[in-house]
Amino acid sequence: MLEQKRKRAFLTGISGQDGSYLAEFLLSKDYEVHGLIRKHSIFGTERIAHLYQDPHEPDVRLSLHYGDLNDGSNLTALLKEIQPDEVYHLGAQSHVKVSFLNPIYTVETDGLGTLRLLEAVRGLGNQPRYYQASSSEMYGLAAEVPQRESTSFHPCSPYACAKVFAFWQTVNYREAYALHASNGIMFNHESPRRGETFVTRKISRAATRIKLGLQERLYLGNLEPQRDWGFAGDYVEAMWLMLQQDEPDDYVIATGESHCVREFCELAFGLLDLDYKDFVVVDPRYFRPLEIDVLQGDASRARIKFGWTPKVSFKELVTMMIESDLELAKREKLLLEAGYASTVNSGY
Ligand code: NAP
Ligand code: G4F
Repeated sequence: MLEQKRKRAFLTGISGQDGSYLAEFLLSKDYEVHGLIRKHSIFGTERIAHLYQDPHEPDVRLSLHYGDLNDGSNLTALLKEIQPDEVYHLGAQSHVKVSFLNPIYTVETDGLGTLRLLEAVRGLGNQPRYYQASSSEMYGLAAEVPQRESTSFHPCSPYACAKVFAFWQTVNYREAYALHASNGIMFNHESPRRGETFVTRKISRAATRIKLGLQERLYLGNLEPQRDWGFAGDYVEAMWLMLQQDEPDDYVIATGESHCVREFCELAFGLLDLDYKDFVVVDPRYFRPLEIDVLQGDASRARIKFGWTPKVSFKELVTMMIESDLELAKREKLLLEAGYASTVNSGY
């Protein structure tokens, strides 16, 4: 009997929230996974440390490669060496507020970085299938709620403008070079591995630290914006499903439900028997020059084409994050009691 060749995937952003869940998912499907990582002064690979295998062991299925989206020659060389069947492009400066502070860097990385990767893919003999991490931020000041694939983009941050550029470059490479390239227009997705400066994780970290007496207040920006929050573990499956379709396409991935930041606070603190109003302070430092009031997606196309629906509800998501961060806060407290320094989140 002929043995089936193991599929090979290349991931940018493997050290990020989505990259870690996607790497886990692909390894569970017996893929060989190659991930792009940047050189940091500290490791920076905590989210995938549990997947790491010693490269000297036989049958290693996860390999990490140094590189950067701002170095096109390195991307080209890596892809030539790896010859992947599927490329998942998740790497980005992904923080909207930071994109107002570092607009050139953000556009360089998220916009031109995508083009560099697409060019590297185009240069391969056997073109791999390509996934682009597009964002609901592209809808911005959208003319309709919910937003679907046909809704016009009205980006309102440097991050969103860069993502619109990357979206259209992906469509362009699909149309011009017959590349199997798909955009996942993902609405906000969170998890216990979410970066600590995004609002959900900022809240779950602070609420649990407050509960254990490690912190007194939580300083936030605008509490009224509504977001369509899902669980990152559910969303990475949709990325993979897109690349298993015969034809490439663009898909909204969302829960179809939106909640405001205030509601997230109410539920998160409530799970700890606390009233968020006693602890949350609005600090204009965290306001953005332009805000998106409501993001809410309609993922019907993904449901109809390949049966994707979210599994984790809003309440289950908040509970999962609170439970995980409570454990983290307990460990932090033990370390503090043993004389080790604590960490402080002063990020945006
Ligand atoms: P994340 O946790 O911020 O991870 C971003 C990843 O990109 C990290 O691995 C980071 O590496 C890497 N990266 C940043 N700059 C890079 C550069 N110059 N070269 C190479 N790699 C670089 O983001 P995420 O939440 O997993 O999101 C994944 C992707 O989906 C991003 O493109 C994001 O814009 C997009 N997206 C996210 C959401 C969401 O709600 N999470 C929704 C829509 C779209 P380091 O670890 O070295 O910093
Ligand atoms: O958690 P956020 O920073 O996420 P945002 O801006 O919606 O962007 C995330 O989702 C996008 C998909 O729609 C991704 F493309 C993007 O990469 C990222 O993953 O902010 C959510 C809301 C905003 O309205 C913000 O103004 O929360 C509000 N907020 C209020 N106080 C805050 C804070 N956001 C942050 N980060 N920090 C605050 O203190």
